[in-house]
Amino acid sequence: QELVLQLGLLCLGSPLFGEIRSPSYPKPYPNNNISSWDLQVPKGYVVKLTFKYFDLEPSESCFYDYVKVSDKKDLGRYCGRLGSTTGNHPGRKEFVSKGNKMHLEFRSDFSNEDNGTVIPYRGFLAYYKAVDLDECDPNNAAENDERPQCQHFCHNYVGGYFCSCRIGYQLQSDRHSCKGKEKFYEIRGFQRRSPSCRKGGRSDLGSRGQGCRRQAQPHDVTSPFFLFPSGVQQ
Ligand SMILES: [Ca+2]
Ligand SMILES: [Ca+2]
Repeated sequence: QELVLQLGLLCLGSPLFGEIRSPSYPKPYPNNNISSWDLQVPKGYVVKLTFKYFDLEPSESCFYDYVKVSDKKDLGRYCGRLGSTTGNHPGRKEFVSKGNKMHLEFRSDFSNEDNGTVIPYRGFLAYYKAVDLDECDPNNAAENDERPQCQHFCHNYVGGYFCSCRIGYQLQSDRHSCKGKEKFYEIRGFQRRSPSCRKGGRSDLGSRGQGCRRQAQPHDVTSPFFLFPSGVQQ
């Protein structure tokens, strides 16, 4: 079912690749232009972008014309020509987003002149594509607060990931946490009258009239089981 969902996303949702061109590219870009692009790929992927061609008016700190790349954070401001010492040419740099979105902003000022000569800068051509996010990589986990981590084992695949548990543990409905099966029944036995209760406990007329009780063992209390109160049901 999940596979079907994934395929659906790929077919109907965000594109897996594309290109971006500055206004009028490959002709020179106009003055006084502001353009922006919001790139989005399916969840479980990140955006990888490179500039195939880049030619913007060079200036100190890219003050005049520039392209700004960002995801949740600023990934830099770029301008200049290939080989120029002024500006900040991106070269073959690969920009990789932290999430599944990336934003590009282009700005040109009122002129493209150098000592009275108009220079026809051609702008840029960029390619982007969706790349699988390895959710199991601890480096990625540190960057992404929204995503829960697998309690025991993490398995990455293209477009997603899944968790599994050590032998004797069961994956819970949140699909991330693991609980020991044996511990679970032991506690249930303690709460109900059951064979395990009769064996391990002693007959007793408790405050509620009847039933059986068993001394709670110290490991019951410190077991990871108790970290997940949602699983303890009366
Ligand atoms: Ca300019
Ligand atoms: Ca993945």
